[in-house]
Amino acid sequence: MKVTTDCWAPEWERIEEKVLRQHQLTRLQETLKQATKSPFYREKFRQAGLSFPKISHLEEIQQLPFTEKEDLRQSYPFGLVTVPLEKLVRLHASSGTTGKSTLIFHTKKDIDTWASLVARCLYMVGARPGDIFQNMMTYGLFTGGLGLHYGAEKIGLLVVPSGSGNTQKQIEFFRDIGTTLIHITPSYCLHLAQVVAEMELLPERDLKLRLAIMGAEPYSEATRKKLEKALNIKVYNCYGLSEMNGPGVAFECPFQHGLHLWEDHFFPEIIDPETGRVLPEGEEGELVLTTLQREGMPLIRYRTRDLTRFIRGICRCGRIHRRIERIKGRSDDMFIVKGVNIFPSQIETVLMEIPEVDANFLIIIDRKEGLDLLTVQVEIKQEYFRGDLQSLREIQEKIREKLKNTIIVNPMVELVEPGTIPPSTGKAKRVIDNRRL
Ligand code: DLL
Repeated sequence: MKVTTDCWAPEWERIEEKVLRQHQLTRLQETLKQATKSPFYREKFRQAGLSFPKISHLEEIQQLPFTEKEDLRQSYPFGLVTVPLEKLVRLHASSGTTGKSTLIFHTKKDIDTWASLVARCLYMVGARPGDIFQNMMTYGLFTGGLGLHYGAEKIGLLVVPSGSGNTQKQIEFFRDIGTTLIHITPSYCLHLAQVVAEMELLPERDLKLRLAIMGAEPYSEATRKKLEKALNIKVYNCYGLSEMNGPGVAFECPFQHGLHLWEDHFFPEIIDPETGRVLPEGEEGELVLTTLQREGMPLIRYRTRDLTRFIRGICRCGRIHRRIERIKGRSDDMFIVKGVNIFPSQIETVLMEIPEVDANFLIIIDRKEGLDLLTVQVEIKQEYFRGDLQSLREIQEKIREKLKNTIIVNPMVELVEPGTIPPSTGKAKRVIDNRRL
Protein backbone atom coordinates (compact mmCIF):
# COMPACT_ATOMS: atom_id res chain seq x y z
CA MET A 1 0.00 0.00 0.00
CA LYS A 2 1.29 3.46 -0.85
CA VAL A 3 0.99 5.47 2.31
CA THR A 4 0.89 9.25 2.32
CA THR A 5 2.36 10.84 5.41
CA ASP A 6 1.86 14.43 4.26
CA CYS A 7 0.32 16.76 6.80
CA TRP A 8 -2.19 19.58 6.45
CA ALA A 9 -0.97 21.19 9.66
CA PRO A 10 2.61 19.90 10.15
CA GLU A 11 3.28 22.23 13.09
CA TRP A 12 0.53 20.40 15.02
CA GLU A 13 0.63 16.95 13.47
CA ARG A 14 4.41 16.63 13.82
CA ILE A 15 4.58 18.36 17.19
CA GLU A 16 6.99 16.87 19.76
CA GLU A 17 5.50 15.22 22.80
CA LYS A 18 7.05 17.67 25.28
CA VAL A 19 5.81 20.68 23.36
CA LEU A 20 2.34 19.13 23.02
CA ARG A 21 2.04 18.54 26.78
CA GLN A 22 3.11 22.12 27.52
CA HIS A 23 0.59 23.38 24.97
CA GLN A 24 -2.13 21.25 26.60
CA LEU A 25 -1.34 22.67 30.02
CA THR A 26 -1.47 26.26 28.79
CA ARG A 27 -4.68 25.63 26.86
CA LEU A 28 -6.22 23.86 29.82
CA GLN A 29 -5.47 26.80 32.09
CA GLU A 30 -7.03 29.17 29.56
CA THR A 31 -10.02 26.86 29.09
CA LEU A 32 -10.67 26.81 32.83
CA LYS A 33 -10.55 30.58 32.92
CA GLN A 34 -12.97 30.74 29.99
CA ALA A 35 -15.30 28.09 31.46
CA THR A 36 -15.70 30.07 34.67
CA LYS A 37 -17.49 32.73 32.63
CA SER A 38 -20.51 30.43 32.31
CA PRO A 39 -23.08 30.29 35.11
CA PHE A 40 -22.94 26.49 34.96
CA TYR A 41 -19.21 26.13 35.63
CA ARG A 42 -19.13 28.92 38.21
CA GLU A 43 -21.69 26.95 40.19
CA LYS A 44 -20.13 23.56 39.45
CA PHE A 45 -16.70 24.67 40.67
CA ARG A 46 -18.22 26.42 43.69
CA GLN A 47 -19.99 23.19 44.66
CA ALA A 48 -16.69 21.30 44.29
CA GLY A 49 -15.10 23.79 46.69
CA LEU A 50 -12.99 25.40 43.96
CA SER A 51 -13.75 29.08 43.59
CA PHE A 52 -11.27 29.27 40.73
CA PRO A 53 -9.65 25.97 39.73
CA LYS A 54 -5.91 26.29 39.15
CA ILE A 55 -3.85 23.63 37.46
CA SER A 56 -0.08 23.47 37.34
CA HIS A 57 0.29 19.86 36.09
CA LEU A 58 -1.92 18.02 33.60
CA GLU A 59 -2.67 15.24 36.10
CA GLU A 60 -4.38 17.78 38.35
CA ILE A 61 -7.29 17.76 35.94
CA GLN A 62 -8.37 14.63 37.82
CA GLN A 63 -9.40 16.81 40.74
CA LEU A 64 -12.01 18.57 38.65
CA PRO A 65 -15.63 17.39 38.51
CA PHE A 66 -17.02 15.65 35.44
CA THR A 67 -19.55 17.22 33.09
CA GLU A 68 -22.39 14.95 31.99
CA LYS A 69 -25.00 15.07 29.25
CA GLU A 70 -27.59 15.63 31.95
CA ASP A 71 -25.75 18.82 32.99
CA LEU A 72 -26.18 20.15 29.47
CA ARG A 73 -29.89 19.33 29.56
CA GLN A 74 -30.34 20.98 32.94
CA SER A 75 -28.56 24.11 31.71
CA TYR A 76 -30.69 24.30 28.56
CA PRO A 77 -30.44 26.47 26.56
CA PHE A 78 -27.63 28.93 27.38
CA GLY A 79 -26.26 27.84 30.77
CA LEU A 80 -22.84 26.75 29.49
CA VAL A 81 -22.24 29.61 27.07
CA THR A 82 -19.26 31.79 27.94
CA VAL A 83 -19.54 34.64 25.42
CA PRO A 84 -22.18 37.30 24.64
CA LEU A 85 -24.89 36.20 22.21
CA GLU A 86 -23.56 38.42 19.44
CA LYS A 87 -20.36 36.37 19.32
CA LEU A 88 -22.24 33.11 18.62
CA VAL A 89 -22.67 32.09 14.98
CA ARG A 90 -23.88 28.48 15.02
CA LEU A 91 -25.95 26.05 17.05
CA HIS A 92 -25.81 22.24 16.78
CA ALA A 93 -27.62 19.63 18.82
CA SER A 94 -26.72 16.13 19.87
CA SER A 95 -28.66 13.34 18.19
CA GLY A 96 -30.70 10.60 19.75
CA THR A 97 -31.52 12.32 22.97
CA THR A 98 -34.80 12.09 24.77
CA GLY A 99 -36.25 15.07 26.58
CA LYS A 100 -34.53 18.41 26.12
CA SER A 101 -31.93 18.54 23.36
CA THR A 102 -28.29 18.99 24.14
CA LEU A 103 -27.32 22.29 22.53
CA ILE A 104 -23.82 23.26 21.50
CA PHE A 105 -23.02 26.84 20.56
CA HIS A 106 -20.06 27.97 18.47
CA THR A 107 -18.34 31.28 17.83
CA LYS A 108 -16.83 32.15 14.44
CA LYS A 109 -13.43 31.16 15.82
CA ASP A 110 -14.81 27.79 16.98
CA ILE A 111 -16.22 27.06 13.54
CA ASP A 112 -12.94 28.00 11.83
CA THR A 113 -10.92 25.88 14.26
CA TRP A 114 -13.23 22.90 13.67
CA ALA A 115 -12.98 23.29 9.89
CA SER A 116 -9.17 23.29 10.11
CA LEU A 117 -9.29 20.17 12.24
CA VAL A 118 -11.52 18.37 9.75
CA ALA A 119 -9.27 19.52 6.89
CA ARG A 120 -6.37 17.92 8.74
CA CYS A 121 -8.25 14.61 8.94
CA LEU A 122 -9.26 14.56 5.30
CA TYR A 123 -5.83 15.58 4.07
CA MET A 124 -4.21 12.88 6.20
CA VAL A 125 -6.01 10.14 4.26
CA GLY A 126 -5.20 11.63 0.89
CA ALA A 127 -8.13 13.94 0.00
CA ARG A 128 -6.83 16.62 -2.37
CA PRO A 129 -8.15 19.37 -4.68
CA GLY A 130 -9.58 17.58 -7.68
CA ASP A 131 -11.48 15.15 -5.46
CA ILE A 132 -15.25 15.25 -5.71
CA PHE A 133 -16.64 14.86 -2.22
CA GLN A 134 -20.25 13.75 -1.85
CA ASN A 135 -21.30 14.42 1.71
CA MET A 136 -24.05 11.88 2.34
CA MET A 137 -24.69 12.83 5.96
CA THR A 138 -27.72 14.75 7.18
CA TYR A 139 -27.28 18.52 7.07
CA GLY A 140 -28.88 20.39 9.94
CA LEU A 141 -28.58 20.25 13.68
CA PHE A 142 -26.67 16.97 13.32
CA THR A 143 -22.96 17.75 12.94
CA GLY A 144 -22.14 15.13 10.31
CA GLY A 145 -23.22 17.31 7.36
CA LEU A 146 -21.89 20.80 8.04
CA GLY A 147 -18.96 19.48 10.09
CA LEU A 148 -17.23 17.79 7.18
CA HIS A 149 -18.47 20.33 4.65
CA TYR A 150 -16.32 23.26 5.77
CA GLY A 151 -13.21 21.17 6.31
CA ALA A 152 -13.52 19.76 2.81
CA GLU A 153 -13.98 23.22 1.28
CA LYS A 154 -10.95 24.44 3.20
CA ILE A 155 -8.78 21.87 1.40
CA GLY A 156 -10.39 22.81 -1.89
CA LEU A 157 -12.37 19.66 -2.60
CA LEU A 158 -15.44 20.00 -4.79
CA VAL A 159 -18.18 19.46 -2.22
CA VAL A 160 -21.52 17.95 -3.20
CA PRO A 161 -23.80 18.57 -0.18
CA SER A 162 -26.21 15.81 -1.12
CA GLY A 163 -27.23 14.92 2.45
CA SER A 164 -28.63 11.49 3.27
CA GLY A 165 -31.38 9.54 1.53
CA ASN A 166 -32.58 9.45 -2.09
CA THR A 167 -30.09 6.68 -2.71
CA GLN A 168 -30.61 6.09 -6.44
CA LYS A 169 -30.11 9.79 -7.15
CA GLN A 170 -26.94 9.77 -5.08
CA ILE A 171 -25.61 6.85 -7.13
CA GLU A 172 -26.50 8.65 -10.37
CA PHE A 173 -24.34 11.51 -9.12
CA PHE A 174 -21.49 9.08 -8.48
CA ARG A 175 -21.72 7.93 -12.05
CA ASP A 176 -22.39 11.25 -13.78
CA ILE A 177 -19.97 13.55 -11.99
CA GLY A 178 -17.38 10.98 -10.95
CA THR A 179 -17.56 11.26 -7.15
CA THR A 180 -14.28 10.08 -5.61
CA LEU A 181 -14.87 10.58 -1.90
CA ILE A 182 -17.95 10.02 0.27
CA HIS A 183 -18.90 10.66 3.87
CA ILE A 184 -21.59 8.32 5.13
CA THR A 185 -22.67 6.26 8.12
CA PRO A 186 -21.68 2.58 7.88
CA SER A 187 -25.30 1.42 8.16
CA TYR A 188 -26.38 3.68 5.30
CA CYS A 189 -23.36 2.55 3.30
CA LEU A 190 -24.45 -1.09 3.63
CA HIS A 191 -27.76 -0.09 2.07
CA LEU A 192 -26.00 2.00 -0.58
CA ALA A 193 -23.89 -0.99 -1.61
CA GLN A 194 -27.06 -3.02 -1.94
CA VAL A 195 -28.63 -0.42 -4.26
CA VAL A 196 -25.43 -0.14 -6.34
CA ALA A 197 -25.68 -3.90 -6.92
CA GLU A 198 -29.41 -3.70 -7.74
CA MET A 199 -28.64 -1.01 -10.34
CA GLU A 200 -26.21 -3.52 -11.85
CA LEU A 201 -23.29 -1.15 -11.52
CA LEU A 202 -19.79 -2.48 -11.12
CA PRO A 203 -17.86 -0.02 -8.93
CA GLU A 204 -14.50 -0.77 -10.55
CA ARG A 205 -15.95 -0.29 -14.02
CA ASP A 206 -18.69 2.32 -13.58
CA LEU A 207 -17.69 4.45 -10.59
CA LYS A 208 -14.66 6.46 -9.51
CA LEU A 209 -15.10 6.15 -5.75
CA ARG A 210 -11.80 5.75 -3.92
CA LEU A 211 -12.28 6.91 -0.32
CA ALA A 212 -15.08 6.74 2.22
CA ILE A 213 -15.11 8.52 5.56
CA MET A 214 -17.34 6.60 7.96
CA GLY A 215 -18.40 7.27 11.49
CA ALA A 216 -21.21 8.47 13.75
CA GLU A 217 -21.89 4.89 14.89
CA PRO A 218 -19.83 1.83 15.79
CA TYR A 219 -18.88 -0.68 13.12
CA SER A 220 -16.62 -3.68 13.01
CA GLU A 221 -13.59 -4.50 10.90
CA ALA A 222 -15.76 -7.08 9.13
CA THR A 223 -18.19 -4.35 8.05
CA ARG A 224 -15.32 -2.21 6.82
CA LYS A 225 -13.95 -5.08 4.73
CA LYS A 226 -17.38 -5.89 3.34
CA LEU A 227 -17.95 -2.28 2.24
CA GLU A 228 -14.45 -1.88 0.83
CA LYS A 229 -15.03 -4.93 -1.33
CA ALA A 230 -18.57 -4.03 -2.38
CA LEU A 231 -17.72 -0.47 -3.44
CA ASN A 232 -14.04 -0.81 -4.34
CA ILE A 233 -13.07 1.92 -1.86
CA LYS A 234 -10.84 2.49 1.15
CA VAL A 235 -12.80 3.19 4.34
CA TYR A 236 -11.49 5.46 7.11
CA ASN A 237 -13.01 5.65 10.55
CA CYS A 238 -13.95 9.09 11.88
CA TYR A 239 -15.05 9.63 15.48
CA GLY A 240 -16.66 12.59 17.11
CA LEU A 241 -19.61 13.87 19.08
CA SER A 242 -21.60 17.08 18.97
CA GLU A 243 -20.44 18.09 22.43
CA MET A 244 -16.85 18.13 21.10
CA ASN A 245 -17.83 19.93 17.82
CA GLY A 246 -18.77 16.77 15.94
CA PRO A 247 -16.75 14.67 13.44
CA GLY A 248 -12.98 15.03 13.56
CA VAL A 249 -12.19 14.41 17.23
CA ALA A 250 -10.27 11.27 16.28
CA PHE A 251 -9.48 9.88 12.85
CA GLU A 252 -7.60 6.98 11.33
CA CYS A 253 -4.36 7.66 9.52
CA PRO A 254 -3.41 5.55 6.49
CA PHE A 255 -1.83 2.92 8.78
CA GLN A 256 -5.27 2.26 10.28
CA HIS A 257 -4.12 1.05 13.64
CA GLY A 258 -6.50 3.01 15.84
CA LEU A 259 -7.73 6.58 15.54
CA HIS A 260 -5.47 9.54 16.34
CA LEU A 261 -7.22 11.66 18.91
CA TRP A 262 -6.17 15.24 18.25
CA GLU A 263 -4.59 16.13 21.55
CA ASP A 264 -3.92 19.76 20.68
CA HIS A 265 -7.71 20.24 20.64
CA PHE A 266 -8.92 17.77 23.27
CA PHE A 267 -7.50 16.43 26.51
CA PRO A 268 -8.50 12.76 26.69
CA GLU A 269 -8.80 10.51 29.73
CA ILE A 270 -10.09 6.96 30.00
CA ILE A 271 -11.90 6.22 33.20
CA ASP A 272 -13.59 3.36 34.93
CA PRO A 273 -17.26 4.19 34.31
CA GLU A 274 -18.24 2.83 37.72
CA THR A 275 -15.71 4.54 39.96
CA GLY A 276 -14.75 7.52 37.79
CA ARG A 277 -11.05 6.74 38.37
CA VAL A 278 -8.58 7.28 35.55
CA LEU A 279 -7.40 3.90 34.26
CA PRO A 280 -3.82 2.87 33.47
CA GLU A 281 -2.94 3.34 29.80
CA GLY A 282 -4.19 0.48 27.63
CA GLU A 283 -7.18 -0.50 29.78
CA GLU A 284 -10.65 -0.28 28.35
CA GLY A 285 -13.01 2.28 29.82
CA GLU A 286 -15.06 5.37 29.12
CA LEU A 287 -13.57 8.21 27.15
CA VAL A 288 -13.67 11.58 28.90
CA LEU A 289 -12.78 14.69 26.93
CA THR A 290 -11.94 18.29 27.73
CA THR A 291 -12.00 20.91 24.99
CA LEU A 292 -8.74 22.83 24.71
CA GLN A 293 -9.58 25.30 21.97
CA ARG A 294 -13.26 26.11 22.38
CA GLU A 295 -14.35 29.63 23.03
CA GLY A 296 -18.17 29.73 23.01
CA MET A 297 -18.84 26.67 25.10
CA PRO A 298 -15.84 24.92 26.63
CA LEU A 299 -16.50 21.56 28.28
CA ILE A 300 -14.45 20.15 31.12
CA ARG A 301 -14.07 16.38 31.63
CA TYR A 302 -17.11 15.55 29.53
CA ARG A 303 -18.24 11.93 29.94
CA THR A 304 -18.79 10.63 26.42
CA ARG A 305 -20.14 7.19 27.50
CA ASP A 306 -18.06 5.77 24.62
CA LEU A 307 -15.97 2.73 25.44
CA THR A 308 -12.46 2.41 24.09
CA ARG A 309 -8.80 2.16 25.15
CA PHE A 310 -5.55 3.92 24.30
CA ILE A 311 -3.24 2.03 21.98
CA ARG A 312 0.28 2.08 23.37
CA GLY A 313 3.30 3.26 21.38
CA ILE A 314 3.92 5.69 18.57
CA CYS A 315 2.18 5.19 15.25
CA ARG A 316 4.24 4.38 12.19
CA CYS A 317 2.97 7.60 10.59
CA GLY A 318 5.03 9.53 13.13
CA ARG A 319 2.16 11.48 14.70
CA ILE A 320 2.42 11.38 18.46
CA HIS A 321 -1.24 12.21 19.10
CA ARG A 322 -2.39 9.15 21.01
CA ARG A 323 -4.55 6.57 19.26
CA ILE A 324 -7.77 5.13 20.56
CA GLU A 325 -9.15 1.78 19.52
CA ARG A 326 -12.34 1.85 17.44
CA ILE A 327 -15.29 2.60 19.73
CA LYS A 328 -16.79 -0.62 21.05
CA GLY A 329 -20.13 1.05 21.78
CA ARG A 330 -21.68 3.34 24.33
CA SER A 331 -22.02 2.18 27.89
CA ASP A 332 -25.70 3.12 27.59
CA ASP A 333 -26.09 1.01 24.37
CA MET A 334 -25.31 -2.16 26.24
CA PHE A 335 -28.30 -4.33 27.02
CA ILE A 336 -28.62 -7.18 29.45
CA VAL A 337 -30.32 -10.42 28.46
CA LYS A 338 -30.61 -13.21 30.99
CA GLY A 339 -28.03 -11.39 33.07
CA VAL A 340 -25.45 -11.25 30.27
CA ASN A 341 -24.11 -7.89 29.07
CA ILE A 342 -24.32 -7.59 25.30
CA PHE A 343 -23.22 -4.80 22.93
CA PRO A 344 -24.89 -4.51 19.51
CA SER A 345 -21.36 -4.27 18.06
CA GLN A 346 -20.63 -7.88 19.16
CA ILE A 347 -23.61 -9.09 17.15
CA GLU A 348 -22.63 -6.91 14.18
CA THR A 349 -19.09 -8.30 14.18
CA VAL A 350 -20.33 -11.90 14.03
CA LEU A 351 -22.95 -11.24 11.34
CA MET A 352 -20.76 -9.25 8.97
CA GLU A 353 -18.19 -12.05 8.88
CA ILE A 354 -20.80 -14.46 7.50
CA PRO A 355 -20.78 -14.32 3.69
CA GLU A 356 -24.48 -15.14 3.27
CA VAL A 357 -25.52 -12.12 5.38
CA ASP A 358 -26.65 -9.06 3.42
CA ALA A 359 -26.89 -5.45 4.64
CA ASN A 360 -29.14 -5.21 7.63
CA PHE A 361 -30.08 -6.77 10.94
CA LEU A 362 -32.28 -5.99 13.91
CA ILE A 363 -32.10 -7.08 17.54
CA ILE A 364 -35.42 -7.54 19.30
CA ILE A 365 -35.70 -8.26 23.01
CA ASP A 366 -38.91 -9.41 24.65
CA ARG A 367 -39.86 -10.73 28.04
CA LYS A 368 -42.29 -13.63 28.22
CA GLU A 369 -43.36 -15.15 31.52
CA GLY A 370 -40.45 -13.48 33.25
CA LEU A 371 -37.87 -14.75 30.77
CA ASP A 372 -35.82 -12.61 28.39
CA LEU A 373 -36.02 -13.60 24.73
CA LEU A 374 -33.45 -12.39 22.25
CA THR A 375 -34.32 -12.47 18.56
CA VAL A 376 -31.94 -11.44 15.82
CA GLN A 377 -33.52 -10.73 12.44
CA VAL A 378 -30.94 -11.02 9.69
CA GLU A 379 -31.22 -10.11 6.02
CA ILE A 380 -29.75 -12.84 3.86
CA LYS A 381 -28.64 -12.33 0.26
CA GLN A 382 -31.44 -12.88 -2.23
CA GLU A 383 -29.78 -15.82 -3.99
CA TYR A 384 -30.13 -18.00 -0.86
CA PHE A 385 -33.90 -17.65 -0.94
CA ARG A 386 -33.89 -19.24 -4.37
CA GLY A 387 -32.31 -22.41 -2.97
CA ASP A 388 -33.97 -25.15 -0.94
CA LEU A 389 -35.34 -24.80 2.57
CA GLN A 390 -32.71 -27.12 4.01
CA SER A 391 -29.82 -24.82 3.03
CA LEU A 392 -31.64 -21.86 4.59
CA ARG A 393 -32.01 -23.86 7.80
CA GLU A 394 -28.29 -24.58 7.73
CA ILE A 395 -27.50 -20.86 7.39
CA GLN A 396 -29.87 -20.10 10.26
CA GLU A 397 -28.21 -22.70 12.45
CA LYS A 398 -24.73 -21.47 11.55
CA ILE A 399 -25.66 -17.90 12.52
CA ARG A 400 -27.27 -19.00 15.77
CA GLU A 401 -24.24 -21.07 16.74
CA LYS A 402 -21.73 -18.30 15.95
CA LEU A 403 -23.78 -15.72 17.84
CA LYS A 404 -24.12 -18.00 20.83
CA ASN A 405 -20.36 -18.57 20.91
CA THR A 406 -19.77 -14.83 21.11
CA ILE A 407 -22.59 -13.48 23.25
CA ILE A 408 -23.15 -16.63 25.36
CA VAL A 409 -26.92 -16.19 25.22
CA ASN A 410 -28.72 -18.45 22.74
CA PRO A 411 -30.67 -16.21 20.35
CA MET A 412 -33.56 -16.99 18.03
CA VAL A 413 -32.46 -16.22 14.50
CA GLU A 414 -34.95 -15.15 11.84
CA LEU A 415 -33.77 -15.00 8.26
CA VAL A 416 -35.43 -12.34 6.13
CA GLU A 417 -35.08 -11.19 2.53
CA PRO A 418 -33.02 -8.10 1.66
CA GLY A 419 -35.01 -4.90 2.12
CA THR A 420 -37.30 -6.35 4.82
CA ILE A 421 -35.77 -4.31 7.63
CA PRO A 422 -36.22 -0.59 6.91
CA PRO A 423 -32.80 0.73 5.85
CA SER A 424 -31.32 3.64 7.76
CA THR A 425 -29.99 6.70 5.99
CA GLY A 426 -28.33 8.05 9.11
CA LYS A 427 -27.55 6.33 12.39
CA ALA A 428 -29.13 2.89 12.50
CA LYS A 429 -31.44 1.87 15.31
CA ARG A 430 -30.37 -1.73 15.85
CA VAL A 431 -32.13 -2.65 19.07
CA ILE A 432 -35.82 -2.80 19.92
CA ASP A 433 -36.14 -3.59 23.58
CA ASN A 434 -39.81 -4.34 24.20
CA ARG A 435 -39.08 -4.78 27.90
CA ARG A 436 -38.58 -1.02 28.20
CA LEU A 437 -41.86 -0.11 26.49
O1 DLL B 1 -22.24 11.39 15.48
C1 DLL B 1 -20.68 13.19 15.13
C2 DLL B 1 -20.13 12.50 13.93
C3 DLL B 1 -20.68 12.74 12.70
C4 DLL B 1 -19.05 11.65 14.06
C5 DLL B 1 -20.14 12.13 11.58
C6 DLL B 1 -18.50 11.03 12.95
C7 DLL B 1 -19.05 11.26 11.72
P1 DLL B 1 -23.51 12.80 17.81
O2 DLL B 1 -24.74 12.74 17.00
O3 DLL B 1 -23.45 13.74 18.94
O4 DLL B 1 -22.28 13.19 16.89
O5 DLL B 1 -23.22 11.34 18.31
C8 DLL B 1 -22.02 11.08 18.99
O6 DLL B 1 -21.91 8.81 18.11
O7 DLL B 1 -20.65 9.59 21.33
C9 DLL B 1 -20.51 7.80 19.67
O8 DLL B 1 -21.33 7.05 20.55
C10 DLL B 1 -21.06 7.69 18.27
N1 DLL B 1 -19.97 7.75 17.29
C11 DLL B 1 -19.54 8.80 16.59
N2 DLL B 1 -18.54 8.43 15.77
C12 DLL B 1 -18.31 7.11 15.98
C13 DLL B 1 -17.39 6.16 15.45
C14 DLL B 1 -21.81 12.48 15.81
N3 DLL B 1 -16.50 6.44 14.52
C15 DLL B 1 -21.92 9.60 19.30
N4 DLL B 1 -17.45 4.90 15.95
C16 DLL B 1 -20.61 9.27 19.96
C17 DLL B 1 -18.35 4.58 16.90
C18 DLL B 1 -19.22 6.69 16.96
N5 DLL B 1 -19.23 5.42 17.41
